Amino acid sequence: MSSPIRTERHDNVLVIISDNPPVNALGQAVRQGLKKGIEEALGDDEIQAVVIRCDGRTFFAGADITEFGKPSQGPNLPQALDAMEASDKPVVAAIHGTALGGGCEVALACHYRVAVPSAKLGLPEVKLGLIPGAAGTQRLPRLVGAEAALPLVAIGNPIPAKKAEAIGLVDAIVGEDSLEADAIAFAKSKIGQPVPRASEGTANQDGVKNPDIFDQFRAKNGRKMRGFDAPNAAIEAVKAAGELPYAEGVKKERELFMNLMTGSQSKAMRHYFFAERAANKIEDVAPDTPLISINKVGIIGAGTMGGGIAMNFLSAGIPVTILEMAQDALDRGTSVMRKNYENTAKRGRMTMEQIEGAMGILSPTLEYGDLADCDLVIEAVYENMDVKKEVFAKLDEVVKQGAILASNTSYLDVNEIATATQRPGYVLGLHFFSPANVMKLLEIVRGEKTRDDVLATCMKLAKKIGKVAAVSGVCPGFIGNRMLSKRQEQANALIMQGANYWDVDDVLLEFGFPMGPFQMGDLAGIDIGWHRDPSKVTTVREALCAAGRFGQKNGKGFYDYDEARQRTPSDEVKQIIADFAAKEGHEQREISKNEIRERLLYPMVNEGAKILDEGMAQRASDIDVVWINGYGWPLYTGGPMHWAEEVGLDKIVDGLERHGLEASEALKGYAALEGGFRALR
Ligand code: 3H9
Repeated sequence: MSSPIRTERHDNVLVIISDNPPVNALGQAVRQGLKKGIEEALGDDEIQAVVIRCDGRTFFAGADITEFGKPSQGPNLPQALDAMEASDKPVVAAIHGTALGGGCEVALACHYRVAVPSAKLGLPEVKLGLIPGAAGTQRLPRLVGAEAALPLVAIGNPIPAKKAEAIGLVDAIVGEDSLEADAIAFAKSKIGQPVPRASEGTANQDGVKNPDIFDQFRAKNGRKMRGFDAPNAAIEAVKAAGELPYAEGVKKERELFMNLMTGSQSKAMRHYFFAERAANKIEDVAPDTPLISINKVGIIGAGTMGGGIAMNFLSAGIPVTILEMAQDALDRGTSVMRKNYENTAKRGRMTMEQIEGAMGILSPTLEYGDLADCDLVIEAVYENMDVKKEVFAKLDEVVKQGAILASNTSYLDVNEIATATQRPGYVLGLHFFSPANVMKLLEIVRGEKTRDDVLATCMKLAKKIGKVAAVSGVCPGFIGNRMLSKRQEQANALIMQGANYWDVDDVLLEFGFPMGPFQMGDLAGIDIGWHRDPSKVTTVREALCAAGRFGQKNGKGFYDYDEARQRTPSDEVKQIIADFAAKEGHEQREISKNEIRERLLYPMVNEGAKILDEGMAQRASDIDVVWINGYGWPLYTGGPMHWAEEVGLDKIVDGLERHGLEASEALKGYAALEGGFRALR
């Protein structure tokens, strides 16, 4: 097999070029080639400088993740990079696309880094449950300082070239279209000068002089890092970069890296990395299916959901026409959108110019006719089949042929909705999650008649508006809410049988969810859908509403809330629940946290198995994608299906039966198969 690395001579400069599509991952052959390239440069007296660059869409995007967990074949990346840095001839990294992870570490081992303006650099290993393992945690702080290194290593978001230049990670920004020539010229200008080596830098001393920066960083990012092992290891490694000599720091990094690599979190997060990419692929839709152009989107309903959905498109530069029934609702909706944008701007994540740009392509209307030339219309009205069908019949009349008609329903039958139109092939569900401008997930609901190009277009569009998409078949609640209903059933049963409702919430918090079901009820509002008759009480929620407890909005729901929205369990609610349980004849008993956990989570896995078995999800990992992005399932457990496999499917079956819950034939079937959920789908 020919090497993905080739070299070209330009006078006295050797250009080492990687061509390893799609992202120039640093697999064995690339590492080998890089090492050989450096050896070629060192062994040739005519060569005075080296440039390293990549063909294709990006500079090295990191180690080859598919090689992780397999026996490694030399040279390893640290060895290849040490050889590079040791050179006395200047080595220049010429960066375009994304220099990520091991790719950024290649750049750090070079003596200089030049980048095109559109390039990004970063160390996203932490998102794979890892830290950089090729001396990135040791070279970077020595080059840019511990304070600047911390977010890069412990949060993992890449930074644009300009910012990288500002912190000293990039030496020069070069022409977008003249990277190679500019890098060669830059390299030539450094010939004869002593080479600067990041491993010998001293910027890391900022963390020694002011060790508070580490605790301050932890305090500032505590919420983001909660439950994850890697960010703490990253902070430890950056701290070590200031405290230890380079070689010892590298040893420390290796130790931390290997611990993480062999742990369950990184395994789960690597699973998720590939799950997210697999979810993009629809098994029976050809990847080259021609797409429908989406240049204008219509939204029906300017409430919380409709407004949030509209913002996604506006932010991506796609004009939106938003329709309401009455002028005041329309005005309210658009002003909420503006306010949301302004809040983003206050946090420094948007400029006023960008807000005006987004709001400038929004057209509010009261006329259905104004939706005629939209390429996609998304309905976000009241969850009622008759109302939805009426809307779709109307849309079918007014919207041009060939346009996609989507429902944002969270549980209704999309096939039935499609019957209200003469174009069921163009109908599908686009289920956004609230708040729709923030939540990552988009469940794409494929109707029986949904055309391939309609599906493929929406999949692509999801990426454009920054969503993570997963396809679901038509079933009540689709993938996410169908599983959620099983958890809620158990949560309700548990508190009837004697579990404290705050224990139910706390079990989920401890597992890694951002909140439990009763906190969630308080946040959303307990009175949503309430009939407003305090004398009619058939559920605990109705009893709470009757007692004037509507949730966070009026300071009391399941919990009492103080001004800082801190929750305290309420004696009144405990009594309401106890009275209700007595009225219903439930026997009360002590319920352990372990039982609570199993009863909340195992039935979800059971339902997931049925969803998979029925073909409502294409693959188990799609279910993980849905739950991680839509419902806060902790990423470091890999999602419900990956987590279940780690627990053991047979243990889940046993657990369900132990708690008197039925394990489905589907789950039992998967439990009996070698390969579990992955065996069939
Ligand atoms: C690391 O570097 C550890 C070192 O510190 C330690 C060493 C000792 N490996 O995302 P896309 C595949 S850890 C293997 O759809 P985009 C991906 O699966 C690594 N494969 O494209 C997909 O395959 P398929 C640190 C990889 O344009 C295809 O490439 N680096 C890798 O939307 C296209 O990917 C990272 O964490 C890889 N490293 O985004 C960066 N990367 O077509 C991870 C991608 O079969 N990568 N693939 O589904 C990314 O963030 C994005 O892929 C990137 C491009 C931004 C580069």
